[in-house]
Amino acid sequence: MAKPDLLIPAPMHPRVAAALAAFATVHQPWQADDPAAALAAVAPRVRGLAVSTLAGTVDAAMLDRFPALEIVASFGVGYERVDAAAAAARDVIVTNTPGVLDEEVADLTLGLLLATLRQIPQADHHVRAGRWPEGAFPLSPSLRGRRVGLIGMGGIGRAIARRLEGFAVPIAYHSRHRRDDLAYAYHASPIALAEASDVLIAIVPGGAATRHLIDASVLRALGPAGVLINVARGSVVDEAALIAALEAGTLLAAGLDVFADEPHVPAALTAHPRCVLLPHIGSASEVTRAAMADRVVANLEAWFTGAPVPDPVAEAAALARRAQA
Ligand code: 8YV
Repeated sequence: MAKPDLLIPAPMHPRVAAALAAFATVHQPWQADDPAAALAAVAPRVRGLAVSTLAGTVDAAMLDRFPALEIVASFGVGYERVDAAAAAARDVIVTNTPGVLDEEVADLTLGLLLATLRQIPQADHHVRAGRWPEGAFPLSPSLRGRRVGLIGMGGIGRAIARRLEGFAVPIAYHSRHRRDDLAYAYHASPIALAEASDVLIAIVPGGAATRHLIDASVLRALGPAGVLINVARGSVVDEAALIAALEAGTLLAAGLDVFADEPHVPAALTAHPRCVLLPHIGSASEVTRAAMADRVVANLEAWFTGAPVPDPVAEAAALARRAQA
């Protein structure tokens, strides 16, 4: 059988193209002298896309450029930039890479939490700038005595909560549904959770349903001693309200791995002494990104060999079942 033509429309982990080449013809038009022409030439034959969560959208118009398309394999667990409903309407299956990054993102979240509270980057800067001989680093806030609330309780949320158990702090959460298998306190709204928390950790999917879930009223409920950690998506937090709260002192500190307009970070945040800012590195270790790349390949390979696709997203579940029937 002829090898399927697969398209990687923007740069992604090199492991993906290398492994796909074993069973497919891989096109990477961004490497060509004239990327637009290279893309146009191959578009009618493309049966699968491998896309990076953060490198552009796959909307209805994009899907329509590929009349032979069968599958979109998205690199990452969040796939809000892929219009999975529009894909399903065109009989195109969408997959993501859940599970393989949960523990890594949870590790990073605990690191960011401790860095924000104990001001680890600021203390490092104090030493490097030669300021230690001038005087001791100021005393920092602490995780001790704080109640931690998680907004979101999927795979990564659970991995964060498991780690927090070892830190001997009360844990509560808000998600769309109460999880009967979890003993943590459940709150029916973000505001109720914020009122009952001293630290709020955002770990919900992005997209329209969670846009500005953490707004000015939630930040107010968190209070002037409150700390916000966002490892979800920048869109989940009203960034202007966050900046206003930090500047007014109605919120103590923030640890942010994600931003509204990545890779651009507002100067009000980079200038703020009680923010710890990371360039969206939740899953960005060598080992975990390799595992995510392998997952992208596994989904495409399964599809084109007629095996069950391991990671269809919710919108694609019916299509995946039908393909196996
Ligand atoms: C990556 C992520 O930054 O999985 C996600 O949803 O946000 C991250 O793991 C992203 O996948 C890079 O494409």
